[in-house]
Amino acid sequence: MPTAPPALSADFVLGAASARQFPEPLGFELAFLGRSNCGKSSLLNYFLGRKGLARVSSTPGRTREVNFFKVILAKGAEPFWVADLPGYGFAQAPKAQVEAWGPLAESYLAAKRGQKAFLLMDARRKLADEERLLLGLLGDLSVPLILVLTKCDKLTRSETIKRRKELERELGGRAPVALSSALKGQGREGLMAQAIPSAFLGSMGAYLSGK
Ligand SMILES: Nc1nc2c(ncn2[C@@H]2O[C@H](COP(=O)(O)OP(=O)(O)OP(=O)(O)O)[C@@H](O)[C@H]2O)c(=O)[nH]1
Ligand SMILES: [Mg+2]
Repeated sequence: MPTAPPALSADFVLGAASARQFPEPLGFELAFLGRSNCGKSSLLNYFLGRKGLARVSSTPGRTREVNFFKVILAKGAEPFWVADLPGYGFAQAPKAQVEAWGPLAESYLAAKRGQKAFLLMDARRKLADEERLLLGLLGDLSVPLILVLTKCDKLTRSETIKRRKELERELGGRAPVALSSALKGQGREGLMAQAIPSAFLGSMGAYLSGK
């Protein structure tokens, strides 16, 4: 499969600390969720082919916000939002920040914005309470999701396949499990084809089908 070109445009628009600040929905929205340090910013940048884009979200003061990026993937594609949610489970974070995470994430996921979620997890970790909680919440709110294993370069090919099988069994068909490595450049095209509706792919659809 040929390597897909970078997104035609991808711009940071705003960081929202509460639901009142969420921008007008665009019909489709891709939400990046996951534990702090699981590789959200790296995957987001790799996914959009934009090095350094998600660094905007890691500047101090923005970490508690939902960061919205407006994306046009390719010619002929409709714009959509990519939302980068704050990471959870950070041991060093101030208590107030930890307590703010739940309500903000929940109000974001409950807002009917046409979201699809990438729930990211380091391929070397097991499902923890936080992921189970999120899986329950996404299910209750009928937000479709893909569980994306990150940093697959840290495991051998057969180990990642084994991890995927174990997780699929554990999830009992509640979500597909995808493999990725931002470092090695693995998983982008598959995730795009799986997650993005065709109106938002535009001419990117042609690359994905190998034309
Ligand atoms: N080996 C490997 N390391 C990765 C990969 N993706 C990210 N990392 C590393 O993991 C660390 C965290 O990556 P980030 O992308 O900043 O993770 P994050 O989830 O955005 O972290 P927070 O913003 O703190 O929530 C960095 O040291 C990255 O270099 C990957 O695919 N492979
Ligand atoms: Mg980050």
